[in-house]
Amino acid sequence: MMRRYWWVMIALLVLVLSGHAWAKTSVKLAVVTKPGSAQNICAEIFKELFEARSQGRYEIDIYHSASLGTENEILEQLQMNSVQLAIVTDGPFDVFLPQARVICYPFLFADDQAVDRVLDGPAGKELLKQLETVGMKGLAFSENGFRHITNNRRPVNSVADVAGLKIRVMESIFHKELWRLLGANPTPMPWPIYAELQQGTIDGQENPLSVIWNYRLFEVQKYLTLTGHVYSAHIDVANLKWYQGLPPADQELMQQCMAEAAIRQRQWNRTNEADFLLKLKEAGMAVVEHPDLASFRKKTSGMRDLDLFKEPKVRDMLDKFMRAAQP
Ligand code: EAX
Repeated sequence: MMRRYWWVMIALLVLVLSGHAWAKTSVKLAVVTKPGSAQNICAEIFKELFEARSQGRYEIDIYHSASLGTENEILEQLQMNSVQLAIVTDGPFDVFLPQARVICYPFLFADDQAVDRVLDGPAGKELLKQLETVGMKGLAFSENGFRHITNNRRPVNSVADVAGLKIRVMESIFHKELWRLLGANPTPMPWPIYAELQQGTIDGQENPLSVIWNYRLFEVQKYLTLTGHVYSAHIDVANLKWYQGLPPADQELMQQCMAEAAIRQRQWNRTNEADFLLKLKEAGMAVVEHPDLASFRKKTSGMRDLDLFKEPKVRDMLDKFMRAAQP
């Protein structure tokens, strides 16, 4: 009798000690892009850091390559908590939170230092905080990078060359308006867009160099112009209620790991940019490196007075970003 009792005790002890293994929390992290892309780099670094530092109590499952749908659909799923974490390009956020569009304000950031100063400073932090009003916890900003235009019709030397081009834009109110101002014929479409470029449904698109390289857009686009017309962040988010339900120490850890992943990913992007450009040239793209940017600035200079920046909370955030971006 006694002997049997001890066996039961030992069995229970083993179960308790191994408890962390079977109580592992699975977390879905969604990105629209494929392995090797900017969003995925951040997702993978985060997964590695967070799984290691939480001592195996969590498993981060990365859903990539549009397996959960478009970026807008990913954000809807995040709000419903059918995914818990997402790394999504800033563009589509403005459908959910209009003040998110200020990140993409044309020619806002002079360089990477200005980006870091604004996004990691009080203005960026306030924007992350405001995501809570739409059920999202803003953890960090990783980056897509400065966006440049490509097309198949003609070299773009000044804004006049953009006139009438059918340009794919992100599914964002702001980006459609921007390209309308620049004189193009903007067509919102979810990512990816290789087939549409190949078939000629659209003449061109705009994205950072890493994207043009990783998605082999050089195969279906002849001309690249280094416009850097907007900076594009990713906003790295969690479902707010789910996040708040985690033990406080784990919330803190998640925040830290995502911030660290974002910093390392920005570094990755910046270190590789020159190389992406070189590869795109070698692949045969005709590159305009020094376009007439003044002509682009002129067309977009009055953008802050448009309706999409009129709402007080949007205007206020834009002012904060503009002030913080000053050298
Ligand atoms: O990162 O839709 C877009 O143009 C994004 O930049 C895309 O997710 C690639």
